[in-house]
Amino acid sequence: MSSSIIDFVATEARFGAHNYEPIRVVLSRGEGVWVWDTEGNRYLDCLSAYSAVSQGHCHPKILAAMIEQAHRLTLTSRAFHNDQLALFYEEIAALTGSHKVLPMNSGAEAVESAIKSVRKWGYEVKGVPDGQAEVIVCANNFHGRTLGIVGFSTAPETRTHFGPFAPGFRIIPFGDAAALQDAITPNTVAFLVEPIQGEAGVIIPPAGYFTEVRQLCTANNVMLVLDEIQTGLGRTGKLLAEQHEGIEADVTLLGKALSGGFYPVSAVLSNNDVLGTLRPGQHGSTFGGNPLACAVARAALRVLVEEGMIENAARQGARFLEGLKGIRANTIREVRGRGLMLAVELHPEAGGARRYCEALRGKGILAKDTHEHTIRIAPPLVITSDQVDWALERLATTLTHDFS
Ligand code: IF1
Repeated sequence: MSSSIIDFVATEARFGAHNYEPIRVVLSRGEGVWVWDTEGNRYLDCLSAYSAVSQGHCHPKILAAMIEQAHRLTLTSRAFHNDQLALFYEEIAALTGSHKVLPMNSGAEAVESAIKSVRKWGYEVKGVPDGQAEVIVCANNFHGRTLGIVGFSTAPETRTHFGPFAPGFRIIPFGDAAALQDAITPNTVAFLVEPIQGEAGVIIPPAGYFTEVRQLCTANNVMLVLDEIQTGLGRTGKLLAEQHEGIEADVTLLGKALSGGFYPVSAVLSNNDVLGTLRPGQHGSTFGGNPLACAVARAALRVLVEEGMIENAARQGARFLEGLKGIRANTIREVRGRGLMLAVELHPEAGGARRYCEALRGKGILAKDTHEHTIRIAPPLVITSDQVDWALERLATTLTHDFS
């Protein structure tokens, strides 16, 4: 059977919903920071499946755990106990300092589960009148694609013509603690926020913002829910991005790298009684907490710590950022990032980030444009200094290229 790139792309276009516009490359293999296309060309993956493949593609120890568990037991449902869930709970709780864990599958499910839980906490613990709970969120947020979540998005393409939406959300600017103070009412149950806004283009809030946010939430008995689905598990150079400001969320959301990219695994973590309000029958998921997911997540967490990936993310992230800042190209408007969550924002006159991502592909680097003028760079956390330098050389020549 013929299997040229044209066939794959055309067949996807013919049968698939057109809800993505992929870079024209058909990948068939991955190992560490590298991926290969169907023609055997090698690329440095600077997207890491939107930060899910932080441990590197096909990490051998996660793979071994997955295969071993798949031979034994994959799914029991939560109608019965399995011999992996308790171990997953113990290990993730010890690592993150959490008290309670709710296992789910996708990131969006973790977000939805957290919203349900903080609402319930609001009614049953805080004493908010039934049906009046408010959750505060930020403009330009990205928390997923479900109806509940897109209802409080401010991006037109994610919400237009998907309504009607659920009420109960208030939107404030990101990075503005005074706006949070003004938005809190007696019915506010939670503030849901990303430590660094990813989809918005790697937007880092002003220093001290989360310290103030933490104080406001504590003072007003509002649950601070940090969506660390993208920033968590070492991506920013710390296990959790909250550690950069020395704060602790009441509820932490993890996903993506929780499985090292092998399998969808997400979790809601809480360090108080938020998850304690859920009683049998009130929430659940067929696949949530299944033994295969738990075994994969346990291995994904283990290699992250044992192989020093978090420290490496801090070290290589600093090197990458320094290198990007050193590129003298009149296309570059700003370079920003923390750890290996980086972005290069181009001047509008550069004609859009997409053409630079296409050019980078031609030079053996896969990166993704976002918001028209920004190139996001987020390689696996196992990247080496030599590989960072290799990427920087190619970025420098690509960004100085004149496409006009
Ligand atoms: C897509 C962005 C990344 C997330 C945060 C929850 C979720 C995500 C902070 C939902 C998901 C993804 C999904 C992906 C694009 C992507 C993304 F460009 F939109 F912003 F990573 F940078 N919270 N982010 O970033 O997790 O349900 O997808 O498992 O194509 O939608 P999910």
